[in-house]
Amino acid sequence: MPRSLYWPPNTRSMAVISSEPTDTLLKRPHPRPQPGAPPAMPTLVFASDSHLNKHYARMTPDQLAKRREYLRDGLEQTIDYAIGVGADLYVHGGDLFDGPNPRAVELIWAARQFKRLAEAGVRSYLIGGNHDIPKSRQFGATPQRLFQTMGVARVFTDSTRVEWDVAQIDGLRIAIGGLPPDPRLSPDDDPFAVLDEPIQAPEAEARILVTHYAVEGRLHPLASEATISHASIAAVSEQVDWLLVGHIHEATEMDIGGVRVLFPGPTERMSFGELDVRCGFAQLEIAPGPEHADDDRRIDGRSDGRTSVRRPRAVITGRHIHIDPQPMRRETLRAGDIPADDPTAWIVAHVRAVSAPDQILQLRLDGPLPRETYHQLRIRDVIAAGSDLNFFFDLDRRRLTVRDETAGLAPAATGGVERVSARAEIARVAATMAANAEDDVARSIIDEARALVLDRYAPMIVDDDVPEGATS
Ligand SMILES: [Mn+2]
Repeated sequence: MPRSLYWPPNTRSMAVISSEPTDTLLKRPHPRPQPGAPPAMPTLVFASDSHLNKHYARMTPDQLAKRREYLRDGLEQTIDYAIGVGADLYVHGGDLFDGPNPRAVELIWAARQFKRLAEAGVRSYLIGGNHDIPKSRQFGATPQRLFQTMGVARVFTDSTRVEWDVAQIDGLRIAIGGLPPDPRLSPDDDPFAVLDEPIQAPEAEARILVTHYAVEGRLHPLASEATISHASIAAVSEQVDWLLVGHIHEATEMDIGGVRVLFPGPTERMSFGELDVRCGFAQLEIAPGPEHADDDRRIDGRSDGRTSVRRPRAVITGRHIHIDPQPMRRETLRAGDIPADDPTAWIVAHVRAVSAPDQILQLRLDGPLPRETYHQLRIRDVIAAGSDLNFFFDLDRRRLTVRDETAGLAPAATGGVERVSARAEIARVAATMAANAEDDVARSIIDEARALVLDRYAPMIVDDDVPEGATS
């Protein structure tokens, strides 16, 4: 039986919008099951947190361009999958873009993806996330709204109440609600408790709500932000069967007070802080409930849209689909293991052993290093080797300290161990040179050179001061 879903209703207008006649994506064969094939269950694909257009301050323009390809590839896999399995619904849970003003090239690319879904008969529902919703609503718009303007997606933009849409698929009414995050909420607010209207789902066999907030117990311990409590999730169990949640970059599924809560995780890892994060998305299959009889379909067709019998809940099953992210690795070297004799060659050999051309590699130096060894270490050579052998290389020195072997030189407060500051080391070496200078002229030249070098060097200190941990 042919499915009767079209989104948008008028597909002809989309052909007019298409400005790229060479777009072969639109010419792909229709992937949905052919007539005669056993009808699949209504299927929904849910992805979130793609962070397209993400900026990495320390990447070169070429690295950044390639990195953004990886980010796009994560999202594209979810869309290929939805089209490939003949999904009926596609939901994205926010942070589609890393910011509210993505570059045009990313917008155009994303527009093409949602057009592909629409052309394949997949209805898309989108909400913004904390990254792509402008902080000031007065002067901005969530970029996802472009896709609603194009007629290829429904975008829920009201953060003060849940908006709903009902899709009717194979005789099942599937209600999709959306609640984007409200940037005005304070950390003490429970987003479900401060809504202007109580959450009230329309009549349907399946009620699915998508949002982009932290949920109690799933928040990073250092984060402080508006969080949906378990109690307020349990309180909507008569209105919501499944709660789909973006924002938390950790794939998991749980039952909270009778509501199935699903976090798909991100479609790509964002930083070294997400090394252990599983990337992917979710597939939901929506089956008629056990008492669902064929004659219920006649009720669907009533022109007044009312139902005369209470219809059984659909049975929804979810599963996680894995996406292989860009290879990313962190290697830690204990400073105590670094030999005094040619420490640079020793470290470079270690870097070489764990390098790969597609990989984002972080080498972390951890612990106290004798000052003599530190002065022998050619940091730039290590960075050059790591950068040559990997897609991107980061040398993390935040846990590296220097230790004075000579008694008496040790700063009393730190017991002979201090945090490495290249700037302090330059100053220290210059001071020694000045003290040993042959005459006042030489001494003043050294002093001037020291001031100049330290002045030029200052901005680079920022590299050593990047805080650990990443936000979602
Ligand atoms: Mn995110």
